[in-house]
Amino acid sequence: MYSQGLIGADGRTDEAPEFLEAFQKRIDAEEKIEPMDAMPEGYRRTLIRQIGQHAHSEIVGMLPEGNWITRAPSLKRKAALLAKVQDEGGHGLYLYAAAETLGVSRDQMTEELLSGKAKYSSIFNYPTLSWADIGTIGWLVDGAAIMNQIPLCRCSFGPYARAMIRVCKEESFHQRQGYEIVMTLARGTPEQKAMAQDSLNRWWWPSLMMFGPHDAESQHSDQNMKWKIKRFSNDELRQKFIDATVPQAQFLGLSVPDPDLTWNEEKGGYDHGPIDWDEFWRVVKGGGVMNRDRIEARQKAWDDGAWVREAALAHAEKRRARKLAAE
Ligand code: FAQ
Repeated sequence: MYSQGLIGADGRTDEAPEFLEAFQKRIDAEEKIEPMDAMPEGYRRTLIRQIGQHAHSEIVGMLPEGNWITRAPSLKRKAALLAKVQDEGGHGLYLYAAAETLGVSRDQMTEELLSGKAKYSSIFNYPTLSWADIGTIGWLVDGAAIMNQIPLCRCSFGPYARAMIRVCKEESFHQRQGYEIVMTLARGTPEQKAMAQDSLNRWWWPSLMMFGPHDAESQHSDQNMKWKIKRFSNDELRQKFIDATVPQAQFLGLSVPDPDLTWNEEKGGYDHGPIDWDEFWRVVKGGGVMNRDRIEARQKAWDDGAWVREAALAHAEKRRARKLAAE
Protein backbone atom coordinates (compact mmCIF):
# COMPACT_ATOMS: atom_id res chain seq x y z
CA MET A 1 0.00 0.00 0.00
CA TYR A 2 1.10 3.60 -0.21
CA SER A 3 3.20 4.23 2.85
CA GLN A 4 3.28 7.82 3.96
CA GLY A 5 7.02 7.73 3.34
CA LEU A 6 9.21 10.49 4.62
CA ILE A 7 7.13 13.37 3.41
CA GLY A 8 4.69 15.19 5.61
CA ALA A 9 3.33 12.53 7.92
CA ASP A 10 6.29 12.31 10.26
CA GLY A 11 7.10 16.00 10.17
CA ARG A 12 10.05 15.60 7.79
CA THR A 13 9.25 17.32 4.55
CA ASP A 14 10.71 19.13 1.57
CA GLU A 15 7.63 21.32 1.33
CA ALA A 16 7.87 24.96 2.40
CA PRO A 17 6.66 25.59 5.96
CA GLU A 18 4.50 28.50 4.70
CA PHE A 19 2.74 26.14 2.30
CA LEU A 20 2.11 23.56 5.02
CA GLU A 21 0.86 26.23 7.43
CA ALA A 22 -1.48 27.71 4.83
CA PHE A 23 -2.83 24.22 4.11
CA GLN A 24 -3.35 23.50 7.80
CA LYS A 25 -5.22 26.82 8.12
CA ARG A 26 -7.65 25.70 5.43
CA ILE A 27 -8.15 22.41 7.29
CA ASP A 28 -8.65 24.20 10.62
CA ALA A 29 -11.22 26.49 8.98
CA GLU A 30 -13.14 23.33 7.91
CA GLU A 31 -12.66 24.09 4.20
CA LYS A 32 -13.03 21.08 1.93
CA ILE A 33 -9.93 20.15 -0.04
CA GLU A 34 -10.73 19.33 -3.67
CA PRO A 35 -8.67 17.22 -6.11
CA MET A 36 -7.16 20.14 -8.06
CA ASP A 37 -6.14 22.05 -4.90
CA ALA A 38 -2.52 22.16 -3.79
CA MET A 39 -2.00 19.67 -0.96
CA PRO A 40 0.98 18.26 0.91
CA GLU A 41 2.29 15.06 -0.59
CA GLY A 42 1.77 13.28 2.75
CA TYR A 43 -1.91 14.25 2.76
CA ARG A 44 -2.37 12.97 -0.78
CA ARG A 45 -0.59 9.69 -0.07
CA THR A 46 -2.47 9.13 3.17
CA LEU A 47 -5.77 9.53 1.38
CA ILE A 48 -4.73 7.20 -1.43
CA ARG A 49 -3.73 4.63 1.19
CA GLN A 50 -6.91 4.94 3.24
CA ILE A 51 -9.43 5.32 0.39
CA GLY A 52 -7.71 2.51 -1.55
CA GLN A 53 -7.87 0.23 1.49
CA HIS A 54 -11.47 1.18 2.02
CA ALA A 55 -12.37 0.46 -1.64
CA HIS A 56 -10.62 -2.92 -1.53
CA SER A 57 -12.51 -3.75 1.67
CA GLU A 58 -15.86 -3.06 0.03
CA ILE A 59 -15.02 -5.25 -2.95
CA VAL A 60 -13.41 -8.11 -1.00
CA GLY A 61 -16.28 -7.71 1.48
CA MET A 62 -18.72 -8.88 -1.22
CA LEU A 63 -17.20 -12.37 -1.07
CA PRO A 64 -18.23 -13.68 2.38
CA GLU A 65 -21.86 -12.67 1.84
CA GLY A 66 -21.92 -13.47 -1.88
CA ASN A 67 -21.18 -17.02 -0.78
CA TRP A 68 -24.72 -17.22 0.69
CA ILE A 69 -26.82 -15.72 -2.13
CA THR A 70 -27.67 -19.14 -3.55
CA ARG A 71 -28.39 -20.53 -0.09
CA ALA A 72 -30.57 -17.74 1.34
CA PRO A 73 -33.60 -19.36 3.02
CA SER A 74 -36.32 -17.51 1.06
CA LEU A 75 -36.84 -15.40 -2.06
CA LYS A 76 -37.20 -12.28 0.10
CA ARG A 77 -33.91 -12.97 1.88
CA LYS A 78 -32.19 -13.71 -1.43
CA ALA A 79 -33.38 -10.44 -3.00
CA ALA A 80 -32.27 -8.37 0.01
CA LEU A 81 -28.87 -10.07 0.18
CA LEU A 82 -28.31 -9.71 -3.56
CA ALA A 83 -29.11 -5.99 -3.31
CA LYS A 84 -26.79 -5.58 -0.33
CA VAL A 85 -23.88 -7.29 -2.05
CA GLN A 86 -24.44 -5.11 -5.13
CA ASP A 87 -24.46 -2.01 -2.91
CA GLU A 88 -21.05 -2.98 -1.53
CA GLY A 89 -19.74 -3.27 -5.10
CA GLY A 90 -21.10 0.23 -5.78
CA HIS A 91 -19.34 1.57 -2.68
CA GLY A 92 -16.07 0.12 -3.91
CA LEU A 93 -16.53 1.84 -7.26
CA TYR A 94 -17.26 5.31 -5.77
CA LEU A 95 -14.22 4.89 -3.56
CA TYR A 96 -11.91 3.84 -6.39
CA ALA A 97 -13.18 6.87 -8.32
CA ALA A 98 -12.51 9.16 -5.31
CA ALA A 99 -8.95 7.78 -5.02
CA GLU A 100 -8.39 8.24 -8.76
CA THR A 101 -8.94 11.99 -8.36
CA LEU A 102 -5.69 11.96 -6.36
CA GLY A 103 -3.65 10.71 -9.30
CA VAL A 104 -3.58 6.96 -8.80
CA SER A 105 -5.14 4.58 -11.31
CA ARG A 106 -7.49 1.76 -10.52
CA ASP A 107 -5.08 -0.64 -12.19
CA GLN A 108 -2.32 0.47 -9.82
CA MET A 109 -4.57 0.05 -6.79
CA THR A 110 -5.64 -3.40 -7.95
CA GLU A 111 -2.04 -4.47 -8.50
CA GLU A 112 -1.19 -3.36 -4.97
CA LEU A 113 -4.08 -5.43 -3.60
CA LEU A 114 -3.19 -8.54 -5.58
CA SER A 115 0.50 -8.34 -4.72
CA GLY A 116 -0.35 -8.12 -1.02
CA LYS A 117 1.06 -4.60 -0.63
CA ALA A 118 -2.35 -3.01 -0.09
CA LYS A 119 -4.42 -3.99 2.89
CA TYR A 120 -8.16 -4.54 3.16
CA SER A 121 -10.20 -4.89 6.32
CA SER A 122 -9.20 -7.83 8.50
CA ILE A 123 -12.87 -8.75 9.05
CA PHE A 124 -13.27 -10.20 5.56
CA ASN A 125 -10.75 -12.95 6.25
CA TYR A 126 -13.19 -14.84 8.46
CA PRO A 127 -15.44 -17.54 6.94
CA THR A 128 -19.24 -17.39 6.75
CA LEU A 129 -20.21 -20.77 8.21
CA SER A 130 -23.97 -20.45 8.66
CA TRP A 131 -26.92 -18.36 7.52
CA ALA A 132 -26.79 -16.58 10.88
CA ASP A 133 -23.42 -15.14 9.82
CA ILE A 134 -25.20 -13.15 7.12
CA GLY A 135 -27.38 -11.53 9.79
CA THR A 136 -24.40 -10.96 12.06
CA ILE A 137 -22.32 -9.37 9.31
CA GLY A 138 -25.11 -6.87 8.58
CA TRP A 139 -25.63 -6.17 12.28
CA LEU A 140 -22.02 -6.02 13.48
CA VAL A 141 -19.81 -5.48 10.43
CA ASP A 142 -22.04 -2.89 8.75
CA GLY A 143 -22.74 -1.48 12.22
CA ALA A 144 -19.01 -1.02 12.82
CA ALA A 145 -18.56 0.36 9.30
CA ILE A 146 -21.27 2.99 9.94
CA MET A 147 -19.69 4.00 13.26
CA ASN A 148 -16.40 4.55 11.46
CA GLN A 149 -17.87 6.15 8.34
CA ILE A 150 -20.35 8.68 9.74
CA PRO A 151 -17.43 10.88 10.88
CA LEU A 152 -15.81 10.33 7.46
CA CYS A 153 -18.77 12.25 5.95
CA ARG A 154 -16.97 15.28 7.49
CA CYS A 155 -13.54 14.26 6.18
CA SER A 156 -11.54 17.23 4.88
CA PHE A 157 -11.18 15.70 1.40
CA GLY A 158 -14.34 16.58 -0.56
CA PRO A 159 -14.77 13.53 -2.85
CA TYR A 160 -14.27 11.06 0.04
CA ALA A 161 -16.65 12.97 2.33
CA ARG A 162 -19.35 13.16 -0.35
CA ALA A 163 -19.03 9.46 -1.26
CA MET A 164 -19.47 8.59 2.42
CA ILE A 165 -22.87 10.28 2.67
CA ARG A 166 -24.51 7.88 0.25
CA VAL A 167 -22.47 4.92 1.51
CA CYS A 168 -23.66 5.53 5.07
CA LYS A 169 -27.31 5.68 4.02
CA GLU A 170 -26.96 2.30 2.35
CA GLU A 171 -24.94 0.78 5.20
CA SER A 172 -27.67 1.81 7.55
CA PHE A 173 -30.19 -0.27 5.57
CA HIS A 174 -27.70 -3.15 5.60
CA GLN A 175 -27.34 -2.95 9.37
CA ARG A 176 -31.09 -3.12 9.85
CA GLN A 177 -31.61 -6.03 7.48
CA GLY A 178 -28.83 -7.89 9.32
CA TYR A 179 -30.29 -7.17 12.73
CA GLU A 180 -33.69 -8.33 11.53
CA ILE A 181 -32.22 -11.65 10.35
CA VAL A 182 -30.57 -12.18 13.74
CA MET A 183 -33.79 -11.17 15.52
CA THR A 184 -35.78 -13.73 13.52
CA LEU A 185 -33.30 -16.45 14.49
CA ALA A 186 -33.11 -15.33 18.13
CA ARG A 187 -36.91 -15.54 18.37
CA GLY A 188 -37.06 -18.85 16.48
CA THR A 189 -36.47 -22.42 17.61
CA PRO A 190 -33.79 -23.19 20.24
CA GLU A 191 -31.57 -24.44 17.37
CA GLN A 192 -31.99 -21.16 15.50
CA LYS A 193 -31.22 -19.15 18.61
CA ALA A 194 -28.12 -21.27 19.22
CA MET A 195 -27.04 -20.58 15.64
CA ALA A 196 -27.39 -16.82 16.24
CA GLN A 197 -25.41 -17.08 19.48
CA ASP A 198 -22.64 -19.11 17.85
CA SER A 199 -22.39 -16.52 15.10
CA LEU A 200 -22.18 -13.64 17.60
CA ASN A 201 -19.47 -15.56 19.46
CA ARG A 202 -17.36 -15.82 16.31
CA TRP A 203 -17.86 -12.29 14.93
CA TRP A 204 -17.79 -10.14 18.07
CA TRP A 205 -14.03 -9.84 18.57
CA PRO A 206 -13.13 -9.56 14.87
CA SER A 207 -15.72 -6.74 14.62
CA LEU A 208 -13.97 -4.84 17.42
CA MET A 209 -10.69 -5.28 15.53
CA MET A 210 -12.15 -3.50 12.49
CA PHE A 211 -11.49 -0.17 14.21
CA GLY A 212 -7.74 -0.78 14.04
CA PRO A 213 -5.03 -1.02 16.71
CA HIS A 214 -5.25 0.69 20.10
CA ASP A 215 -4.58 4.43 19.89
CA ALA A 216 -1.12 3.98 21.39
CA GLU A 217 -0.23 1.60 18.53
CA SER A 218 -1.96 3.52 15.75
CA GLN A 219 0.80 5.02 13.66
CA HIS A 220 -1.35 7.26 11.45
CA SER A 221 -4.00 8.55 13.86
CA ASP A 222 -2.34 11.72 15.15
CA GLN A 223 -1.53 13.16 11.75
CA ASN A 224 -4.86 12.01 10.29
CA MET A 225 -6.77 13.74 13.07
CA LYS A 226 -4.73 16.92 12.51
CA TRP A 227 -5.64 16.80 8.83
CA LYS A 228 -9.27 16.08 9.80
CA ILE A 229 -9.33 12.91 7.75
CA LYS A 230 -10.19 11.07 10.94
CA ARG A 231 -12.40 12.85 13.48
CA PHE A 232 -12.24 10.23 16.25
CA SER A 233 -9.51 7.85 17.31
CA ASN A 234 -9.71 4.07 16.81
CA ASP A 235 -10.44 3.46 20.50
CA GLU A 236 -13.09 6.19 20.67
CA LEU A 237 -15.01 4.67 17.76
CA ARG A 238 -14.61 1.13 19.13
CA GLN A 239 -16.05 2.32 22.45
CA LYS A 240 -19.02 3.99 20.74
CA PHE A 241 -19.67 0.77 18.83
CA ILE A 242 -19.60 -1.38 21.97
CA ASP A 243 -21.89 1.00 23.83
CA ALA A 244 -24.41 1.01 20.97
CA THR A 245 -24.27 -2.73 20.28
CA VAL A 246 -24.35 -4.39 23.71
CA PRO A 247 -27.94 -3.24 24.41
CA GLN A 248 -28.95 -4.55 20.96
CA ALA A 249 -27.58 -7.99 21.91
CA GLN A 250 -29.37 -7.82 25.26
CA PHE A 251 -32.63 -6.98 23.50
CA LEU A 252 -32.22 -10.15 21.42
CA GLY A 253 -31.49 -12.25 24.51
CA LEU A 254 -28.01 -13.06 23.18
CA SER A 255 -24.86 -12.78 25.26
CA VAL A 256 -21.77 -10.91 24.17
CA PRO A 257 -18.80 -13.31 24.43
CA ASP A 258 -16.76 -11.15 26.80
CA PRO A 259 -16.76 -12.17 30.48
CA ASP A 260 -15.10 -8.85 31.41
CA LEU A 261 -17.80 -6.70 29.86
CA THR A 262 -19.12 -4.39 32.59
CA TRP A 263 -20.99 -1.12 32.64
CA ASN A 264 -18.77 1.67 33.95
CA GLU A 265 -21.07 4.27 35.48
CA GLU A 266 -18.33 6.86 35.79
CA LYS A 267 -17.35 6.87 32.12
CA GLY A 268 -20.90 6.19 30.96
CA GLY A 269 -19.80 3.25 28.81
CA TYR A 270 -18.78 -0.40 28.92
CA ASP A 271 -15.36 -1.67 29.99
CA HIS A 272 -14.33 -4.64 27.88
CA GLY A 273 -11.86 -7.51 28.04
CA PRO A 274 -8.51 -7.59 26.21
CA ILE A 275 -8.50 -7.78 22.42
CA ASP A 276 -6.24 -10.43 20.91
CA TRP A 277 -3.91 -8.17 18.94
CA ASP A 278 -1.72 -11.11 17.93
CA GLU A 279 -4.68 -12.53 16.08
CA PHE A 280 -5.39 -9.11 14.52
CA TRP A 281 -1.86 -8.70 13.14
CA ARG A 282 -1.73 -12.33 12.00
CA VAL A 283 -4.91 -11.81 9.97
CA VAL A 284 -3.79 -8.41 8.64
CA LYS A 285 -0.50 -9.93 7.51
CA GLY A 286 -2.19 -12.70 5.54
CA GLY A 287 -2.51 -15.49 8.13
CA GLY A 288 -6.30 -15.53 8.51
CA VAL A 289 -8.43 -18.51 7.51
CA MET A 290 -9.66 -16.90 4.30
CA ASN A 291 -6.83 -14.54 3.20
CA ARG A 292 -5.61 -16.83 0.43
CA ASP A 293 -9.09 -17.55 -0.92
CA ARG A 294 -10.01 -13.87 -0.93
CA ILE A 295 -6.97 -12.83 -2.96
CA GLU A 296 -7.35 -15.81 -5.30
CA ALA A 297 -10.97 -14.80 -5.93
CA ARG A 298 -9.94 -11.20 -6.68
CA GLN A 299 -7.13 -12.42 -8.96
CA LYS A 300 -9.56 -14.66 -10.85
CA ALA A 301 -12.09 -11.81 -11.24
CA TRP A 302 -9.30 -9.53 -12.52
CA ASP A 303 -8.05 -12.15 -15.01
CA ASP A 304 -11.55 -13.13 -16.15
CA GLY A 305 -12.38 -9.45 -16.68
CA ALA A 306 -9.33 -8.75 -18.86
CA TRP A 307 -11.31 -9.14 -22.10
CA VAL A 308 -13.93 -6.64 -20.90
CA ARG A 309 -11.27 -4.04 -20.13
CA GLU A 310 -9.58 -4.69 -23.48
CA ALA A 311 -12.89 -4.47 -25.37
CA ALA A 312 -13.82 -1.22 -23.59
CA LEU A 313 -10.45 0.31 -24.47
CA ALA A 314 -10.71 -0.83 -28.10
CA HIS A 315 -14.24 0.61 -28.32
CA ALA A 316 -13.11 3.93 -26.82
CA GLU A 317 -10.19 4.05 -29.25
CA LYS A 318 -12.53 3.38 -32.21
CA ARG A 319 -14.87 6.16 -31.12
CA ARG A 320 -11.97 8.56 -30.68
CA ALA A 321 -10.63 7.73 -34.17
CA ARG A 322 -14.12 8.13 -35.68
CA LYS A 323 -14.54 11.50 -34.00
CA LEU A 324 -11.12 12.67 -35.19
CA ALA A 325 -11.90 11.58 -38.74
CA ALA A 326 -15.17 13.53 -38.69
CA GLU A 327 -13.50 16.77 -37.52
N1 FAQ B 1 -7.79 -4.37 8.85
O1 FAQ B 1 -2.42 3.68 12.09
P1 FAQ B 1 -3.67 2.90 11.94
C1 FAQ B 1 -17.00 -2.21 5.43
C2 FAQ B 1 -3.85 -1.11 9.32
S1 FAQ B 1 -15.73 -1.19 5.07
C3 FAQ B 1 -6.65 -4.29 8.12
O2 FAQ B 1 -4.66 2.98 13.03
P2 FAQ B 1 -5.42 4.29 10.09
C4 FAQ B 1 -18.27 -2.14 4.64
C5 FAQ B 1 -3.78 0.29 8.75
O3 FAQ B 1 -4.19 0.31 7.40
C6 FAQ B 1 -14.41 -1.68 6.15
N2 FAQ B 1 -5.71 -3.36 8.34
O4 FAQ B 1 -4.31 3.22 10.50
C7 FAQ B 1 -18.75 -3.49 4.35
C8 FAQ B 1 -2.30 0.59 8.93
O5 FAQ B 1 -1.53 -0.10 7.94
P3 FAQ B 1 -0.84 0.66 6.66
C9 FAQ B 1 -13.22 -0.91 5.87
C10 FAQ B 1 -5.94 -2.47 9.32
O6 FAQ B 1 -5.53 4.30 8.60
C11 FAQ B 1 -19.55 -4.17 5.24
C12 FAQ B 1 -1.99 -0.11 10.24
O7 FAQ B 1 -2.98 -1.10 10.42
N3 FAQ B 1 -13.37 0.45 6.34
O8 FAQ B 1 -16.83 -2.95 6.32
C13 FAQ B 1 -7.10 -2.49 10.10
O9 FAQ B 1 -5.20 5.61 10.77
C14 FAQ B 1 -20.00 -5.47 4.95
C15 FAQ B 1 -1.98 0.86 11.43
O10 FAQ B 1 -3.30 1.34 11.72
C16 FAQ B 1 -12.46 1.38 6.10
O11 FAQ B 1 -11.47 1.16 5.45
C17 FAQ B 1 -8.05 -3.49 9.84
N4 FAQ B 1 -9.19 -3.63 10.54
O12 FAQ B 1 -6.77 3.67 10.72
C18 FAQ B 1 -18.41 -4.08 3.13
C19 FAQ B 1 -12.78 2.75 6.65
N5 FAQ B 1 -7.03 -1.48 11.00
O13 FAQ B 1 -2.01 1.18 5.81
C20 FAQ B 1 -18.88 -5.37 2.84
C21 FAQ B 1 -11.74 3.76 6.33
C22 FAQ B 1 -5.86 -0.86 10.80
O14 FAQ B 1 0.02 1.77 7.19
C23 FAQ B 1 -19.68 -6.06 3.74
N6 FAQ B 1 -10.50 3.52 7.01
N7 FAQ B 1 -5.20 -1.46 9.80
O15 FAQ B 1 -0.08 -0.39 5.92
C24 FAQ B 1 -10.22 3.98 8.25
O16 FAQ B 1 -11.02 4.62 8.90
C25 FAQ B 1 -8.84 3.74 8.78
O17 FAQ B 1 -7.98 3.44 7.71
C26 FAQ B 1 -8.77 2.60 9.88
C27 FAQ B 1 -7.29 2.44 10.29
C28 FAQ B 1 -9.59 2.99 11.08
C29 FAQ B 1 -9.26 1.28 9.29
